Order: sequence, then structure tokens, then C-alpha cells
Amino acid sequence: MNTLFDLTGKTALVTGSSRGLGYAFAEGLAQAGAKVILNGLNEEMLNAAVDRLQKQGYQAQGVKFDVTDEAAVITAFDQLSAQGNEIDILMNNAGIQFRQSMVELKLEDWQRVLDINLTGAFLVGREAAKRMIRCAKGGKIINIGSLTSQAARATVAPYTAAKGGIKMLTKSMAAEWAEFNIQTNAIGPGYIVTDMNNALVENKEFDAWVKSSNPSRRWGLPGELAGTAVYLSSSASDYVNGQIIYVDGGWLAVL
Ligand code: NAP
Ligand code: GCO
Repeated sequence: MNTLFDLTGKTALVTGSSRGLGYAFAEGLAQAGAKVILNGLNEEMLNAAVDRLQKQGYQAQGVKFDVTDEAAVITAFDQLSAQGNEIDILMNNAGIQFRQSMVELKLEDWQRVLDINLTGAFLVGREAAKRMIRCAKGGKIINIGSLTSQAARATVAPYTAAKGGIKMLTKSMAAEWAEFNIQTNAIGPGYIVTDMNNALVENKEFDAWVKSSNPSRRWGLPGELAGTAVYLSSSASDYVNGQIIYVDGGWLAVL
């Protein structure tokens, strides 16, 4: 049983892992034995994140690219491959939030959220799958959804549309790539304390709503999602495909 969750010898790319959930995912996969490739846009934050993991003795390196930039995604995978880093595990985690009522929402803001949160997962997932298929070693792809993959909240329409798309893109990836021994699943985090939600945590009414709306009566912490990431990255989930696992304190389970 203890080898079932062992990621020794695996190389994992986690997009958007300079901070927040992505960093927690990368740390968890590293603790399970994987070599982790971190990613982000802010080079200083990315290097600091890599440094923190290396100081803990983990195999970690950074690759800066914008998940919406098709050419940059391809170049990043080519560079990683040239270094001998074929990706066994991909976590499509990079994402942004934009909160505004739809009637006031500008098309450019709608598009930016969809580009990063949904199209970015397609672009990076496609590149990873192409190479996993070519290497014929199989692989694991984990997309990061949200409670909004299942239920909507007012003022976050582009984010909700993108995360609903992530759930269905996950099923599409499973439909097309399972035969190549690639398992594609998603994680749907509840309300977690990260930079994305700082304003919400500090808002007394919103904080009270989060605590009253989920039976665990609290926000989640990034490290509480790492175990699910390790499970979906490991042999323990070799017959799991197209699923979304909500790590939400029970939020979606109750009325
Ligand atoms: P966060 O703290 O704001 O971190 C976002 C990360 O994404 C950063 O590392 C950022 O890089 C990176 N990023 C943003 N745009 C990018 C791009 N175009 N290309 C590459 N990297 C990019 O967010 P978070 O809370 O950790 O969220 C991470 C993921 O979990 C997102 O997909 C989010 O939708 C999802 N999620 C979060 C929660 C929650 O409660 N926090 C719940 C459900 C789902 P830089 O640091 O360089 O800007
Ligand atoms: C918001 C939050 C949510 C959470 C998460 C919940 O504005 O409601 O940012 O979107 O981050 O996605 O699962």
C-alpha cells in the first residue's frame, strides 16, 4: 500500500505554483517523491518558491510561461524535454478571479478570465498529452475546478463559466486520452485562504457566509488539498478517469 502513493521517479508540472494552491500542490507532490516543475508569471516569486522547496531538499525547478501563450507553452515543453524532463503529471492550476456584475462586465475582462482559466488548461493539457502519448508511458492530468464547476455565485460569471468548462474539459480529456493510459481528473476546492480570496476573508459578511454555508464551518487551507493531488497523481487512481473531487468541507453535500 505504501508504494501506491509513491511518486518517486515522476516529473510533475504545476502551472501557477509560485504561490497559493499551486505551491501547496507542488510541495505535496514533492513530499511524495516527485521532481516538481513550478510555473508562474512573476519571476521573483517563482524563483523564491523554487528556492523554498530546494531548501527542504526536494527536486524543484521553475519555468516561466503564460498559459495563454501557445508558442510559449510549446517552447517550455521543448526546453523541459531537452533537459530530460518529460512530464508524467500535469496540474492545470493557473487561474485568476474577476468579480463584477455581468451587466457591467467588459468583454476584455470576460475573455481574459476564460483565456487563463479554461483555454490555458487546454493549451498546456494538449501539449502534455501529445508528449505522454508519444512517449507511450501514460500520465496523469489534474485540472483545478471549483465549487463554481457545480454551482454559481453572482458577480463571478466568467470564472464560473470557465470552471464549469474545466469540469467538462476534464471529461473530454478522459474520453480522448484514457486509451493511452492517461488519467484525467479534476479537483474542486471549496473556499480556501489564498491571495485570490484575501478580500473575501477580510470581509466580515462574506467570511460569515462561508462559515455558515459549509458544515465544516471554516475556510480551507491550501495544504488540505495536497493529499487529493497526490492521490490523483499516483497509481492509486489508475482506474479513475473524468471525475471531479470536491475538497470543500462538505459544502456541496448539504442544502
Ligand atoms: P492565487 O493565489 O491568485 O495564485 C494564482 C497563481 O496562478 C499564481 O501562481 C499566478 O502566478 C498564476 N497565474 C495567473 N495567471 C497565470 C498565467 N496566465 N500563466 C501562468 N500562471 C498564471 O490563486 P489560488 O487561490 O492559489 O488559485 C489557484 C487555482 O485554484 C485557480 O485555478 C483557482 O481558480 C483555483 N481555486 C481556488 C480556490 C480558492 O479558494 N483559493 C477555490 C477553488 C479553485 P503569479 O504569481 O506569477 O501571478
Ligand atoms: C469567489 C471566490 C471563489 C473561490 C472558489 C470557490 O469570489 O467566490 O474566489 O470563486 O475562489 O472558486 O470554489
